[in-house]
Amino acid sequence: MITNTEIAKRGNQYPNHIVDFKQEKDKFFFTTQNGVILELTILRDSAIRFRYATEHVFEPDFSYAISDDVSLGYNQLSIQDEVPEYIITTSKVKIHIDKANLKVHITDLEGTVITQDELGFHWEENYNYGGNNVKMSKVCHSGESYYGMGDKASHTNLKGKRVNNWVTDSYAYGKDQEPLYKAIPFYVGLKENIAYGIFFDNSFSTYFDFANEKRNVTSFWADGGEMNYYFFYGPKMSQVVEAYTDLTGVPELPPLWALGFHQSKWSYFPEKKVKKIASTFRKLKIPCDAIYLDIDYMEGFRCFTWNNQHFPNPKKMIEELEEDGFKTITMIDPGIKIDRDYWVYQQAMDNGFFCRRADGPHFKGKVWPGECKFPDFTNPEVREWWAGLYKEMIEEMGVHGVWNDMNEPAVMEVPTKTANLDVRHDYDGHPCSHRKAHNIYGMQMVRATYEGVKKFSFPKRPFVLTRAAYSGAQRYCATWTGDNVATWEHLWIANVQMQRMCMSGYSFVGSDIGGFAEQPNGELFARWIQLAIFHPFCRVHSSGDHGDQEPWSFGDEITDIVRKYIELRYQLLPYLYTTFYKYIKNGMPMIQSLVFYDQEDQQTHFRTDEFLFGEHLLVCPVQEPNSQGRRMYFPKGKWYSYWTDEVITGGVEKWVAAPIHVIPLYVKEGAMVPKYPVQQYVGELDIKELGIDVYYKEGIENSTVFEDQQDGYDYKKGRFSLRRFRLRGKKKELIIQQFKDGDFITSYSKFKLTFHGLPFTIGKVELDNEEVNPKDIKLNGNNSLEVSKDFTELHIFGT
Ligand code: NBV
Repeated sequence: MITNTEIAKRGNQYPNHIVDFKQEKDKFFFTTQNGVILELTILRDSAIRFRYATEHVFEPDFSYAISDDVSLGYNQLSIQDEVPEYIITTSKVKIHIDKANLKVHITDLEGTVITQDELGFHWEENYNYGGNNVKMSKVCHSGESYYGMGDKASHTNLKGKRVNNWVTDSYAYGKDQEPLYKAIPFYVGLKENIAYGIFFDNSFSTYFDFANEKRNVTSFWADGGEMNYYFFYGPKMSQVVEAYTDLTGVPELPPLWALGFHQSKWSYFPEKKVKKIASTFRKLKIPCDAIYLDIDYMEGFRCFTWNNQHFPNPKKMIEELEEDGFKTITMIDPGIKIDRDYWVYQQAMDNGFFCRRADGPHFKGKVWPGECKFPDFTNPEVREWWAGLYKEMIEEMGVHGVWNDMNEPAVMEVPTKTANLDVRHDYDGHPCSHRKAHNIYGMQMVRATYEGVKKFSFPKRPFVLTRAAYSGAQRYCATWTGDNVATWEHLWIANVQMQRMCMSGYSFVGSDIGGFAEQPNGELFARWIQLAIFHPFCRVHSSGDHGDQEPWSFGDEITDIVRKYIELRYQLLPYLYTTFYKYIKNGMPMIQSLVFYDQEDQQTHFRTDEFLFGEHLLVCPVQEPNSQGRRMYFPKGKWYSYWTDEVITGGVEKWVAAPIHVIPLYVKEGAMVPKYPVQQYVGELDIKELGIDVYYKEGIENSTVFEDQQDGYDYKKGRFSLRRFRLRGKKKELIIQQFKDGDFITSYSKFKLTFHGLPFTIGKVELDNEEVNPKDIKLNGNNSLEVSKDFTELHIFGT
């Protein structure tokens, strides 16, 4: 028997030589003489799981992150028993396991090292809590870069940084501040043009050091649990992110209105104020789809209640707002007020649903309503009860969506800002302390919320928003980046956070436009809107303790700019929806950092500002006051200015003009960008014609348009419309072919094509191989034409 002091003195321990090996189908077990077992599972040829046990014992295999829909299966698998190592070969990689010390290195089939253990797996026994602090260190090669990791407010390339994943209420956080609201322990490494990914699926507090402490070492470790990580081989970044996203899941399609513009504030009340905001949008003709009620709609901050003084008839108000095209979103927090007369409290007490401390008493914490208790959302029974609480709110009151705030959980007036570490959790039948459950607590809350909102919104689709998240939370809800600040630096942070989240499998994300804390001036607000209309979730929100933050709060000039950009978002809705569809279909991030777009170009490895929005739009926000323009980098390809049609060939950094009403926005040549007419809200207009901006290219380019009923689940039964356009440009010809999938009949069969950069004068036009009269297609010189049928081929000849 060793004493605790001896344990503490032992420091790091390491596996020694392998004494046993066995294979069970897709699993390999390597056991060392000192009791370490490496369980290696081949999920796919390029996705491999590594788990390490000490003292010959694995923990029960359970994770909240992994999706039920993960695709498994490999093409090829063999193992060689050699001196001095075992070599496992799939059709994509070779995994070498050193017999002397269990160290691993992985190569591609050509033998190029992709990742290599430095010290490899090691651990330290945890004197205070039992179990181990588990650690992994890998060699960081020169020129290697690192991306991903969720919401970190740091340079997109994390080389040189150390980060911590411990979901935290981080009011008014700053650049490089750690930790923040999300725990997404996944990174993408890029080494000599080979991309790979590591997902450390451990819900304890985790740390990643990207060559910060030692120049040539990248390491990650956790305060408890198992060394349990997944390795994904690219070699392209898109393949890595797709594989991670496949493992941890994607959401269902949101209702289209959720992709519109949303307006929020802490708080809009009473009812009169809410209505006034809504009617001002309509009066000023600024499109908007949703309005948010923050905590003040409740009675004394009690969740699932209404303050009858401020909102005497919420059902009627919500109905009237809906008639005017507004969806109402309400906030729900995890803290339940300790109040013997409050039904939610009573139910939770009667059923034993609140979290308890180690010795039995309930865990209590102060939040908005005063002293609260917190449901244990890691208990499936509690989740079911919580989901049921939404019945009245959604089914009867007609609320359209819910945002879960403070679900880290945030606790006031305590230095840790959260629950005590000894708090107990069910963890779906694997009882544990808050050390293990903290990072997934908010995710399980929002999961229960999602189940409830979904059930009671049926046959419509749910909309749910969360602040806290762990890997996999993207399956349930959209998210925002918490309490940011109205500064230019935060505009920069918002831009990198969105790119990073998208790279981390979580695309449905946005920032509080204009900043939550403090007051933006009109210029900052306008620049933020220009950026945020290209973010998947687009909402203005502010703390409300300063001036107003509505689109019209900064004078007429700014109002006009803001309107123009929100209108652009509404025009681009079919493009945005298609981008969302591609995300859930293939795991393709909705926003791509330049390095993701072209990893071969080293210039992209350290770019932070430019990004691709969907497949074809290149955006570069202006992030400084008083700018008339900025320098931006153009990646490979040819890019049309959205504003002037000037064409720029990629591979250069250039100064581009960007006065206050302009954001640098470029379209990839060959793109066909679908557009709807401006609507004041989704569904206002029956779309009679699909606009398509056609950007000429000599060569071939494909574009897609996905549409359906904009809500409901019929799309899952094949009732969608997927148009695939293939553009082929020649010196004096342009051929556009259309291939259609799906049973949904769009409300239009007319297309208005607007041409950009046609290098010839249009002479003859053929539709499905028949020549047409220019009048019948309303040919307008070289600018546009209209086709009033669902064509399969449009052939344009130059004179
Ligand atoms: O509910 C009030 C706010 C909310 O407006 C904000 O969006 C959340 O991030 N909430 C935080 C609690 C208070 C923050 C100071």
